[in-house]
Amino acid sequence: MICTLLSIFSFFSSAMAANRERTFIMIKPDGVQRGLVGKIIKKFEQKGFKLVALKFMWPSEELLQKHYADLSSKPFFPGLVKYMSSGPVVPMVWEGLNVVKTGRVLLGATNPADSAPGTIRGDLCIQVGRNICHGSDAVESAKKEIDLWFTEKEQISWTPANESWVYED
Ligand code: DAT
Ligand code: MG
Repeated sequence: MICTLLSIFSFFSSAMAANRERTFIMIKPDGVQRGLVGKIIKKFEQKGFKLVALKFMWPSEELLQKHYADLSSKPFFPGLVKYMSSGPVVPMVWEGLNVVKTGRVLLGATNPADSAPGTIRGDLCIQVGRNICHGSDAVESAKKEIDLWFTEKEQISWTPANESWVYED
């Protein structure tokens, strides 16, 4: 009996933990300048993901060098840091089941020339160097990026009123 209860409990707690995966999404300076902030946020909201943190800020080159450290040897790195620090951005944390992978699907392929219609990049931009949004590529990198851009206090744990209409468990 106790074993059954424990296994039911562990099933529900692991399902709940999966629903609490987090990713780092950022609207880049071109997305802000082109007035696409609302449109991009709406895609994540309408899908059913939960907004956990959001701010509006002008990022320093130093912060962007850390954010894109993995790409520092690429020939486009200096241009990437210059573009990303050229104006304000909207960094965000979104939460939900498979949000890292699905978030990338919502954004579309890195190069908008390859992004499917219906995706954010597929519908709203043309060139890889002006692809309007960022999304973490793995759960581990999402954790690092969230910690780089947000303090613990800036991440809000809350329960949306519609949660039981988005998830069955
Ligand atoms: P993603 O943003 O889809 O995770 P990435 O991490 O490989 O892609 O690259 C980060 C950003 O760098 C990308 O959004 C746009 C820019 N970038 C990537 N490849 C590029 C290229 N070949 N020329 C110019 N910019 C590039
Ligand atoms: Mg990337």
